[in-house]
Amino acid sequence: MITRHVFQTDLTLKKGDITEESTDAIVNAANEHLMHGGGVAYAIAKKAGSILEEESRGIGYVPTGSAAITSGGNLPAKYVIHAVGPVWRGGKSNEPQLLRSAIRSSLELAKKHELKSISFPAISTGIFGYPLKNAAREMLSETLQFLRENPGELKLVQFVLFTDLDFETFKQELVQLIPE
Ligand code: AR6
Repeated sequence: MITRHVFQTDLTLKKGDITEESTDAIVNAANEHLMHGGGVAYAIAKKAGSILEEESRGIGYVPTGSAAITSGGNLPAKYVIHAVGPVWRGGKSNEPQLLRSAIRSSLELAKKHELKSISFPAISTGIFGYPLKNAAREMLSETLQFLRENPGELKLVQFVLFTDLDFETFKQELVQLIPE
């Protein structure tokens, strides 16, 4: 685990399973139709139970680069924020802007609902194929920008990484962005 205290918020990276996190919200790496069929989305939907599926159906469509909120059902987290990151198409289809926008939309939703803590997975880096290192840099720097513009709004923003490689890659990028 590694933490940087920035703009009155703890920005933490840890290795783990995001479905076990008890932050106010966990973020889901969703698709535009909120069909939670694979990856971390499946794990979240399964553990949350039918309320998450029902609320997702009620929301319907969420465009790439934005996010929507449902309750967390049986999860320790009260809410699930469904962020739709881009499918990687080689890097010339606005992927960085769309990924940053998915992060920004999630943080704005947390702020709007007066949440104090939020956990993100490594959005777009699994089934959607976004190169890990680039994705880590975009997600962390967009988070920092949000925290700079909204000091003290959130107490904790954490990235919960599933594999050693994911954790180490995020760590390298964080240390580059905020050396100490
Ligand atoms: N906790 C934390 N991270 C996890 C967990 C977990 N329990 N399980 C997997 N990961 P992915 P995407 C990591 O593929 O690329 C779904 O079908 C995983 O190792 O879940 O945004 C959706 O419905 C990887 O690092 O999301 C969409 O259709 C990261 O979560 C599509 O996949 C994201 O991988 C979204 O693809």
